[in-house]
Amino acid sequence: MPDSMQNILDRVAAVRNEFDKQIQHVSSPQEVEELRIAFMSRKGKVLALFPLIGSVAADEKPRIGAELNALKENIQNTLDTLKQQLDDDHRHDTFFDFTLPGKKPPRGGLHPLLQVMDEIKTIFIGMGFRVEEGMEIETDYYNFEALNIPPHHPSRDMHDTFYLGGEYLLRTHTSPVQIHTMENQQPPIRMIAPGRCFRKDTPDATHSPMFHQVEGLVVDRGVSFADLKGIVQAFAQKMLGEGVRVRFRPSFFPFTEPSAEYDFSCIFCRGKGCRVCKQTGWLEISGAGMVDPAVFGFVNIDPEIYSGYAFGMGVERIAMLLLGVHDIRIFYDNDVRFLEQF
Ligand code: 2NL
Repeated sequence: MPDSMQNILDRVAAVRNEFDKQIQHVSSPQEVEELRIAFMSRKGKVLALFPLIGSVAADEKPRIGAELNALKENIQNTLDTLKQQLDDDHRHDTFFDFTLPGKKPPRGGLHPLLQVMDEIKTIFIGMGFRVEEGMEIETDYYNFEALNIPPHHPSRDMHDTFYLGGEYLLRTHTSPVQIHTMENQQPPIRMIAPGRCFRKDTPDATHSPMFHQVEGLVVDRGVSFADLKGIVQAFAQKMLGEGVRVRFRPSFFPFTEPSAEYDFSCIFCRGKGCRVCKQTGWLEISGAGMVDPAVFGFVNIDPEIYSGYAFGMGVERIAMLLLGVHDIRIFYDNDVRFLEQF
């Protein structure tokens, strides 16, 4: 016996009224949830109406179905809206657990090259050296002439040096800092000059048009090549370990006489021969020597009274050996996946 259409519509209206009445008293997200369970759950008042579709005549089923779906959708929307509103209101006074571990913000740090440079500086400061800094833009005089580098020396070529126009250029080494220091200070001078240098090199695994150097200079009465060897040896042992040995090979630089290139015994095989040192047992580091009297002539230091030694080293070269980096270019890519390893 089919239920009367009106009877069912009345029951739908009754559930709607009851919901509308109850929702007036809801004031927290938990109460919204209780109301949702009472009306919308599998055993709730709304779903309980759906079997009534079966009790009306076939031609009345679509009307009742539509009526019930509208009720269900309407209640759901009302609950969703109210829940959203109450969640926003309650967010500020919900319980916060202060004992939870903190969220760590990503931490910055010094670039690996600067870390290595700082280590080099610290070692020399500990041996009584002062750190002097100069300019990256220099003149031909300070970068070449005062260093006794002849006018047609290959390093003065347009293809090797960044000329800026006029007499200006990007320094190709930090030696100009030493020239300025010798102009402005009287011996004894005991200094290092760390900083950026620029050469027109095509980038590859071991060359970069911008790189870092630390040069050292000591000028005093009675300074000898033996003092140079002692300082370089002490630096090598402090930087790379007590067991490191140093050797000097004769060389030539326009600004030192005599000149030498110096090597450190290989830190990977301890001098036995391996791939890094190409089976020689030695790592080539850089050059050094006794300041040429001609250089003293440019800065008015009397070579009859004073003598001095100077040395240079490439920061990238040392950093690559220490950190196991095999391509100089990744120092300058600024890829955090590389940088955050140090
Ligand atoms: C290298 C290593 C070197 C110097 C730099 C220097 C500076 C003054 C006077 C004398 Cl002001 N020398 N610096 C000396 C020897 C080597 O750098 O291999 N350079 C081509």
